[in-house]
Amino acid sequence: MKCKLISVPVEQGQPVPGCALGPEVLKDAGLVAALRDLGHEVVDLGAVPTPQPRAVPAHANRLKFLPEVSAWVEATAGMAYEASADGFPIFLGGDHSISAGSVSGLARRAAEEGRPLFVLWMDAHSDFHTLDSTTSGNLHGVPLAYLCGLPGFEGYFPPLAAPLSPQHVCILGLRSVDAAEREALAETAMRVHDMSAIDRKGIAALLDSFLNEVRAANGLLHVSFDVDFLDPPLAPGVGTPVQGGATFREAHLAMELLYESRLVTSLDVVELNPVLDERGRTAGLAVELVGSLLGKTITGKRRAA
Ligand code: EXY
Ligand code: MN
Ligand code: MN
Ligand code: MN
Repeated sequence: MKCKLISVPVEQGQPVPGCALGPEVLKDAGLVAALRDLGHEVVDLGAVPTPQPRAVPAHANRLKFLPEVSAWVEATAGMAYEASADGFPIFLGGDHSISAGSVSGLARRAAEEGRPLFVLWMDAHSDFHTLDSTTSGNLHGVPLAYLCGLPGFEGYFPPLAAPLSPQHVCILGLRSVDAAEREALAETAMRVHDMSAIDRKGIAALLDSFLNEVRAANGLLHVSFDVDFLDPPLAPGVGTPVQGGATFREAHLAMELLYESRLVTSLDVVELNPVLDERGRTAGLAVELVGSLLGKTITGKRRAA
C-alpha cells in the first residue's frame, strides 16, 4: 500500500509547548522504516505549509488562537482532499485540532466517491465541545463537534463540505467528558465506548460491531488515534493525560483487528508531545501501534482478512 505521510505541526490547539515536534519525532522513532519493513511504499508529502491566520470575527468566548487554528484546519482539509485521491494518507500531529482539517478533507473526498466516511475516534476525550461550550478555550477539544456539524462554528471554522453522520462515528477509550459534552453526547447517535464498556465487553466485541457496520455500508474508515487513548504510565508524552487508559495489549489488539478488517483507509496520529515523553517511549509505542494497524503481527504471518 502507498502510505502518504502528511505532517501537521500544530500545537496552538492546546496549551503545552512541544506538540508541534510530533511529526519529526514520529519519523525519528522509525515510522518510515516500520512501514517499509511491512512492504508498504512510503511517500513523505512533507508538512502542510504554515497558513496565514484566517480573518474571523472576534468570538464572545475566550478561544485561544482561533484565527491560527482555523487557518490550519482549512489548509489541512485542502491537503487531505488532494492526498486522498489514492493511497493511504497518514496525518502526523500536532494536536487533535488538526483532525478538524484531515477528516473534513477526507469527508469531501468520500462524498465525491459516493461512499460514507466512518471515523473511529480513539481518545480519552470526546473532543465534542462547541466554540460556545468550551471552558478551556483550547481548540483541540472541539474537532469532533465541528465535524459532526454541531452549531456555532459557522464563520469561525471553514464551512464543511460534508458533515459526518454521527451514526458513522465511534469514540473508543473515553474517560474524560466535560458537563457540556455529556449533554451533547446524550443527544447524538454516535457510538460512545468509554473505558468502562471496554472493561466489561472487551475491545474486540466493541470494534467488531462497529466494523460490521462499516463493511455493510461499503464505507471508508478513518482512524483518528489520539495517543492519550493509552494509559499514561505507558504513554507519558501527551499534554492531557487521563488515568485508566488502554493497556499495551488492548491498544495493539484494536490495531490488529482494524488491520484484519482491511477497512481502514486513512489515519491520524495526534497529541504526541515529545517534550513530555520519557526517553522516547511514547513515540516508540505510537510507531509500533501504527505498525500493527498496517499489518505487523506477533508471529510475522499476515492474518487473513
Ligand atoms: N475537554 C477538555 C477541554 O475541552 O479543554 C480537554 C480536551 C482535551 C482534548 C484532547 C485532544 O484530546
Ligand atoms: Mn483528542
Ligand atoms: Mn485526548
Ligand atoms: Mn449509514
